[in-house]
Amino acid sequence: PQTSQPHIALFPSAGMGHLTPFLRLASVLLSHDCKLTLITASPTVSVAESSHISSFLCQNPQVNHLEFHVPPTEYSHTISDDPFFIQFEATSRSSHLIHPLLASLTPPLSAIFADLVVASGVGKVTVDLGVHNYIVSTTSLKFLSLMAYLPILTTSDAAKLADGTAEIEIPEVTPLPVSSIPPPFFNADHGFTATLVSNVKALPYCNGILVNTFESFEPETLSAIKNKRALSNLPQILPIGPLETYELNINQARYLPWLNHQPVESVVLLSFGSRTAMSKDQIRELRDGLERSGYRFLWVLKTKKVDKDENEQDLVEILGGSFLERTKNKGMVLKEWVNQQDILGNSAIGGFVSHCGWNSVMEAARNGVPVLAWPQHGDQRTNAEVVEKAGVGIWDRTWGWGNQGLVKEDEIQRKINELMEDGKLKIRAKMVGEEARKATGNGGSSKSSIIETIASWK
Ligand code: BUP
Repeated sequence: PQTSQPHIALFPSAGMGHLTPFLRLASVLLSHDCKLTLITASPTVSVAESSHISSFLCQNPQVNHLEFHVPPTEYSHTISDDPFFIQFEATSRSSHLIHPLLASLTPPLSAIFADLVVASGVGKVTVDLGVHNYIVSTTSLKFLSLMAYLPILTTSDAAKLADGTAEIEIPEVTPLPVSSIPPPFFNADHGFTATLVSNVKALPYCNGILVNTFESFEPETLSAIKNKRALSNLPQILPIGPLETYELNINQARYLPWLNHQPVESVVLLSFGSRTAMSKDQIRELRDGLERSGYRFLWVLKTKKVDKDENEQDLVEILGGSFLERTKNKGMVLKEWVNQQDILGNSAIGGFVSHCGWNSVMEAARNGVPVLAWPQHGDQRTNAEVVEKAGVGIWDRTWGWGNQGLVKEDEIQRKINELMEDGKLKIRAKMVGEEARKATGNGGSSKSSIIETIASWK
């Protein structure tokens, strides 16, 4: 069902890490004169998500908004204690119920761009409605490959390798250290693993997978899949990143005037994404390592998993008044939502200590900022492997998952100094930034992927 203006429904899943690339893609599609329907699961898990959705809709009133009411699960507590996982599972399980909402849309849809966790339910609906069906991958191509391999991994003896030392060979894609694979992936009965397995089985039937990455960032994995040497049942992979940021209305960016007065590449940015709250002990080790490194800093501090506790008072309790006093001209600790993409684009930033959520990786790449990867959970260790291979960052593999032991202040100091002082890394990161800009510029591979995808429906 084609009209001259393509109509695309976007269906992200829970968490800022998933919503962000969808809103960025939506903004790109608007610039290509597409009509959009944004489907959001309701209720959202975090206030950050609902406020970003509202402000995006306010800025783009032409976008049609559909709220998809996710039926509550009685047994959700048995799946996980992570509210984002519970929402993934609930949205995944009920996603086929989107059918009547989509069938009634006018003009009829040309395509649906959906998150991986709803691939199975949405896949069935799109067959019924006769519309194109694309999955938007919100993680690295390397981690997507690992997920695509899960139906085999979870039924093979590979699960027995989960002793932390061996490597897993996904044919042609990679040898990947077992220590970089999320432990739940070795348990087929784990709620999140089971959700992923049922959805990746739907991937071969969709029209393509749009991935927020770019050709020169993950060339080996891309070429192995494209040339069908690996995961030959996957549909076409369309690298479309790094997705550009859209205008965000963030008031009171009190850190910007300070940042604007700092010397070029003198400040280290520290942030661990929207879903990680480090333990108080780890926060104190980080505080001491950071201070001993001697570098200026912007530290985005989260003390709870969902949203932020913006209460400034307990900064003193967590970090100690003397630290805050000693460093008051040297850095800022921020508890509010910041515009991370903008900060990374500021010339004062010389390095980024990051958990390696994939959006953060793409933002660092886009801005050519060197990364010290400190992965915490999920896809982040696999992403850190990619960061190192692509030349934009460094990491210490001996630092475990976020819930495993403490990384001590002297190790943190050593790595921050390395991040800020490695001249070769700086040059390589800048080259990655150049490549990223080429990919998204006119004639670039990522921009062309988007244009060609839209054109293919006409
Ligand atoms: Br916190 C924070 N400001 O204060 P990731 C995050 N962000 O702009 P995550 C801000 O949220 P998953 C803040 O720039 C990135 O675009 C940040 O996504 C932005 O990590 C996004 O980096 C966070 O993918 O999600 O939140 O851990 O685990 O799903 O990758």
